[in-house]
Formats: sequence, C-alpha cells, structure tokens
Amino acid sequence: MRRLVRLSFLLPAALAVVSCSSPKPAGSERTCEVRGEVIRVDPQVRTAVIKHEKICDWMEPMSMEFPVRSADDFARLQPGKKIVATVHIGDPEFWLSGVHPNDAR
Ligand SMILES: [Cu+2]
Repeated sequence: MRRLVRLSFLLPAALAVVSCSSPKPAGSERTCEVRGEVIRVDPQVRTAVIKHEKICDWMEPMSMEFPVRSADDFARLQPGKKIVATVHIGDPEFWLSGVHPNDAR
C-alpha cells in the first residue's frame, strides 16, 4: 500500500517531464545558407518566392515562399535577382534574413 502511494506521487512528475520535453526550447532555432533566384515578392505580407538551391540538410532545390521579417532585407529581394541569404529554421516558423546579392557567376 505504501508503495502505491509513492507511485501515485511519481506519476504526475514523470508526465510533467515528458510534456516539457516535447515542445522544443526557444534556443532550438538553427540557420542555413540559402542561394537562389527571386521569382516574385508580396509586399502585403512581406514574403518572397525564391527558386532555391539545396538548403543544408533541410530542403532539396525548389521554388517556395519565404517570410521576410526585416523591411531592409525585403527591399533587397527583387524578381530576377540572384541572392544569398540566411534562413532561420524555427519550429514551426522559418524566415529569411541577411539578404545579399549573389554576384558570383
Ligand atoms: Cu524549399
């Protein structure tokens, strides 16, 4: 009987550990370099469709939409331009920063 009482105290503690470890901590964001060509931009919601090369181990080459948080970065994204940028990969959000023209080539 005494043992049962102890278990009933331990169970909620064990569940708390499990539920705390499933959402990733705030520091789990990582960054990768993005190289690609700007296809189009949407100033209303500040997103850019970029035809990108492979992005580290995160994504194969494709065209997709990236949210851009900074107005300065967004201003450097113009259709037809080749760029290098940084993608911040959070959970679940991702966004672009550090946009620069890619003059190589
Ligand atoms: Cu992609």
